[in-house]
Amino acid sequence: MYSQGLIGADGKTHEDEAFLAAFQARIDAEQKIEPNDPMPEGYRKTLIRQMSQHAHSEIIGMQPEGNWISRAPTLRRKAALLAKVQEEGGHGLYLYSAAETLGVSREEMTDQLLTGAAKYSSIFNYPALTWADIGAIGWLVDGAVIMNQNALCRCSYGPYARAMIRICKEESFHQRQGYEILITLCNGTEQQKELAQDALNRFWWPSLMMFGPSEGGSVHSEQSMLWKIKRFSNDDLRDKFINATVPQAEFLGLKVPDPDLTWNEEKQGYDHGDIDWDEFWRVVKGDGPCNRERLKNRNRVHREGAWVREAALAYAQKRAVREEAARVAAE
Ligand code: BYC
Repeated sequence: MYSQGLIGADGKTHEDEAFLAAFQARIDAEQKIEPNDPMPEGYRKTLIRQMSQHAHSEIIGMQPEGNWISRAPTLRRKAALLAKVQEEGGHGLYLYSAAETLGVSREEMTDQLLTGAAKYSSIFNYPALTWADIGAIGWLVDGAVIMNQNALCRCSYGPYARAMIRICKEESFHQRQGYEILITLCNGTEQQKELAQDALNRFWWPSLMMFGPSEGGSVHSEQSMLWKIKRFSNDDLRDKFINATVPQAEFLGLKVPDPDLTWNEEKQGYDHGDIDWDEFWRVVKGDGPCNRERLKNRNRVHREGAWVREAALAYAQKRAVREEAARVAAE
């Protein structure tokens, strides 16, 4: 835990109109809010919710791809995938650390994930069935992630915004490695191209769902945009993603699985078909194709890693005793 004494976290802060107006004025003036700054309790809670969900997504997101490391078709592909999955783990760790600056502990967040109380991105509850899926995850999932997270680099909360800068650089590499897998497959045999098309068919709609519910269903957007935690609505980011991605599918010679996708000259963007929000909420609420498996795996590796945590703790305690002894001897 890196900070103490947060105003608002103690439940004693009087959030009167003058306090809230002064806070909003700082946000409107594009000043970054830092861990020990006064902040409304709602702002702090919103950030803890979003940042911990984000961290959990990175950690759970290692599973569908991690499963393919041993089956990557070449050494080069294996090295790139291994690096990518390790980086996702690293993103999770920066984000847990950034969330800790708001007064929540890593243990608390981990517990919420392991018990199924916390959300993580719906996309990671879909299986990676073929090698082409690894291409599609890089291209579409990381592509969606970049669209969402570039905006988060300008989030009003300093530690989150700064963590996102490095994360976005790494996500760009992830997106390229996925797209390059698909370029190779699409320039290969008929069967390889079919694998690529099948991956696009299965990952297109779940990728659009990653941006979250549309206007009516997005309960947090209005306040989060006022606080400049979010800079764009879920629908705006989804539209930007579609506009950027459709030409990339055309370049690959693949067909986006949406018969209603049409270019709208007036808005200079695509109109798309209806998203299946029933499916989205089913997956978010725990009933997607892999929800149970993902949580079961996460709990298992947490149990198996207990000895590492115990060893690290014992080492830290031993070092603290030694340092204290050296300090006393030096006095
Ligand atoms: N999945 O009011 P809304 C990665 C929930 S992974 C599940 O619009 P908000 C990677 C939402 O939480 C990076 N739940 O919410 C790793 C809320 O429920 P609660 C993932 C979703 O927060 C490995 C409710 O629906 N990225 O990088 O304003 C390999 C109402 O929604 C989803 C992030 O986490 C969903 N898709 O906006 C590859 C980015 N969508 O909390 C890649 C940070 C919505 O009230 N997060 N919900 O119970 C955000 O930008 C925002 O939290 C969201 C949602 C845009 C996702």
